Amino acid sequence: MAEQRKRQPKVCDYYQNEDQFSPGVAFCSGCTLELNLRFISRVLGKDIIFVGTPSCSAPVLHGQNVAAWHRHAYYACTMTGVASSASGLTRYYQQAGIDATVVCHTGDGCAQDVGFQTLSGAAERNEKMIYITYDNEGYMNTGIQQSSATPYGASTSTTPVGRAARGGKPTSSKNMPLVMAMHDIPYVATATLSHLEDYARKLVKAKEWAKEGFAYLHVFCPCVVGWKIPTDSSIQVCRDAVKTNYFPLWEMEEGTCRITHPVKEPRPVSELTATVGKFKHMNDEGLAVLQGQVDQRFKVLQALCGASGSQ
Ligand SMILES: Cc1ncc(C[n+]2csc(CCOP(=O)(O)OP(=O)(O)O)c2C)c(N)n1
Ligand code: SF4
Repeated sequence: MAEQRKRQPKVCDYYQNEDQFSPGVAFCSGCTLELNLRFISRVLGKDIIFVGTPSCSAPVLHGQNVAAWHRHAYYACTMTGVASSASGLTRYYQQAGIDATVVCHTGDGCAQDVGFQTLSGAAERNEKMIYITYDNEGYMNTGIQQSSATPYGASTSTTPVGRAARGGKPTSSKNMPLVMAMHDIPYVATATLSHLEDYARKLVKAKEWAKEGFAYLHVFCPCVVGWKIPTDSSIQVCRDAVKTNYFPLWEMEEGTCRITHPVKEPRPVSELTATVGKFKHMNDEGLAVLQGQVDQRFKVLQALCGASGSQ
């Protein structure tokens, strides 16, 4: 009998429960946040408590103005206090002996700017929780303003493209997953929605690590409206971001860094920017700057992986 090959787990093998969200939800058509929330819920299981903030995910998580809802416990928090409030919840559940995982789910504007102080503090205290940043590279809910996650050159309502040499955002984005890795927390990972097996494995690990300490996931989630992309292209944009090393997939577990989806021959970043409206104005000079930043970040990541003995 031919030797049976070991079957790689499929995405659905990771599912713990039925979809906890109602069939219709109040996101824009094609928004990656819908898949992100449904996926987190299915992989992490029923015993999670979401903590969220005013943002594009609020109408669904808060159930504002609409019948669209979910069955998870939910704590609606301020943008400034999400990680500190979540710390209180986590400690309460521990004291009460309740087996539950607190999962913060916020945009990049909250995680990287408005709520960064409490996020950094909770990570430094090594609170036993999961923090998931969905990175749509801006403050989308309030009108597509730049955040510290907005990349160089991107056009937003506060970094517009126009006369007087205004060519989108003049500075680069904050390298948030690395900033979090430098907090010495047990688990940090990047993920995106075109690579769901990779994402599922990381969610499972994050849930395990959250029993010991702070687990941080940074998820690349394109916004169809703010990025000016067709409603059926957001997953392709995720894929292109990985293929160009614009958003490499990696994890750091107890200080050991590993690229979880190595790209043999990375494509130029112009292959990503050509399909995304917010970059379409960029000329060769601007693209060279962006490519330089992508290359430099990847070198730092490779050095970290090399230094910790893993690639
Ligand atoms: C302290 C504070 N500042 C500003 C706001 C206004 N506000 C509500 S939603 C939002 C955008 C949030 O951006 P982000 O966290 O990136 O989530 P997204 O809208 O992209 O989903 C802002 C600035 C607020 N609610 N609280
Ligand atoms: S504005 Fe963007 S992030 Fe917000 S719901 Fe619409 S597509 Fe999603």
